[in-house]
Amino acid sequence: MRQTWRWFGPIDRVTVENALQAGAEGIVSALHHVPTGEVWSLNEIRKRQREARAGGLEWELVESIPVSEAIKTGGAEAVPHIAAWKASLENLARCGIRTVCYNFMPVLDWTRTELRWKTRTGARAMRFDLIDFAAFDLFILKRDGAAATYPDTIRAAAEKRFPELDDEARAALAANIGAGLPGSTERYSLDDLRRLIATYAGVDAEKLRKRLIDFLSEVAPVAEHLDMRLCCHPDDPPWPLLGLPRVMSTQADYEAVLNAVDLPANGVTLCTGSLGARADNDLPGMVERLGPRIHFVHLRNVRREAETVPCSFFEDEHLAGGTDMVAVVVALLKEEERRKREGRSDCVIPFRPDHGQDILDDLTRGAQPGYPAIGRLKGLAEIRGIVRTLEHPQFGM
Ligand code: DNO
Repeated sequence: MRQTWRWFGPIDRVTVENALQAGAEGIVSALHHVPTGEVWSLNEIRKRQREARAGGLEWELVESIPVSEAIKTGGAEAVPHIAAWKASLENLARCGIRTVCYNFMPVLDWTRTELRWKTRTGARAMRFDLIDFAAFDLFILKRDGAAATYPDTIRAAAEKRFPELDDEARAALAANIGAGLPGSTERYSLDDLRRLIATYAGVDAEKLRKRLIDFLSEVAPVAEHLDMRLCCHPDDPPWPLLGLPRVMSTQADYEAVLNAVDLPANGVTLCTGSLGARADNDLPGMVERLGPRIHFVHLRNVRREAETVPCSFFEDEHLAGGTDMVAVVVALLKEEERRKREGRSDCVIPFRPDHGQDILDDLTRGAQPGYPAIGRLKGLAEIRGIVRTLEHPQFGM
């Protein structure tokens, strides 16, 4: 397994040099400054490659080329945006970068209600509180039809919670949800959110899935031809939000899309943290069953606070939480072995320690939420320990 590390570019307070010291072997990055729908030029790609190289590591994977809302809703700009996506793939291939992660979540990328929730150790973790989220939807965003999206118990709890939130807490909630977490492409005001949600009127899960399949039918053959791999990141959290459909939340969701565009280039970013927020996702089993098409892995762990879908959860330490990380790594190593036997060139699967709690000096460094230096270093070191042990001849896989 190849140990990679997400780096947000020169603005990131965790440097490439830091990643190298943490033991990372390669960098995951994106041109976050290029507006969605525009081509990533050779110049900009090469510049980021030089910036990474100056710190001692190569830029090996893209996370993410954003997929515009027009592509997801079938808006007027879908055609030029898909053409730009393909052109970006061509430019990346010319620079030797061949794996591209993306997601297909409407409007919001990953979503949390709290960014610095205090854990029992005094560390700070990210958390999704379903009641706060419902309070935001019902009483801050005041979305039409919001009430029908929540079970009675959650609605009642949100009604009680909302008056308890002071102005600061309400503003923080709106910012955390709408103003975008690292990697999200846009920052939305409440009015922006309302306007964007309206563009999804009539787009249900089936329509969204069809758009994803149409999109992949265009871009996956291009990727295949360029000897590239595309890998769709799961929905985070893996259920519909704000009345918007989400279609990459379960194994069945992935299978539908992988089968519809049945090319090796059409693959999966297996994120144990996102998928692990649903008790009905069996992560080691998903690694086994989706294995041949897994091109990238995010390893992290969430602690669900209920077994229902949806539920509240927080980001636990990498080896804590509800997912059996050792079993996931065993399944990944088996998949690597299987690929070796098949003679595949991609028999080393890249992963990154995804997110991390803020611990020790992270608490004052002010890095991107979810992307601290030491919290991730700890996660990476723990996972590396599992891999080394399992690969050791004495324990023999
Ligand atoms: C959060 C990330 C997501 C992810 C995108 C992939 O930490 O995992 O922002 O990068 O959803 O397109």
